[in-house]
Amino acid sequence: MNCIFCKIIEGEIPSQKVYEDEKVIAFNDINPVAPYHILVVPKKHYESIIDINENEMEIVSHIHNVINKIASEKGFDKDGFRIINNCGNDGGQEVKHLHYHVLAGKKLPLYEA
Ligand code: DGP
Repeated sequence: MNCIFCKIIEGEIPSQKVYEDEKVIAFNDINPVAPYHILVVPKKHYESIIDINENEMEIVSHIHNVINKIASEKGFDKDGFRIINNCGNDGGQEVKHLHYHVLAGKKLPLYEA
């Protein structure tokens, strides 16, 4: 499969890894828009959140646990952060492998719809 995040997961493309376990990997975004811009990605390939059925939703709570862990480790749990999940073309999703953006390290501007 020609998926850039699968290649990162397999180690075929290098990344700046910040966290890894058996289900999830997290690494720095190549085009950061904040001092911290981390992508949290399930190792199993799902195209987007809409492809996760009810029985598999626990991966989403695992991802949120991982985000909390990273926030505490990096210290941005205190001042706060933003989690973004882009879904599909209208949602602005460029990489079609489910991922959550975690932005932190500055006061983020309100975004436009
Ligand atoms: P989205 O628009 O939500 O699909 O965001 C995809 C993000 O993935 C975007 O912010 C840039 C990032 N990205 C794309 N290719 C690579 C890559 O090869 N390495 C890393 N670290 N990030 C990438």
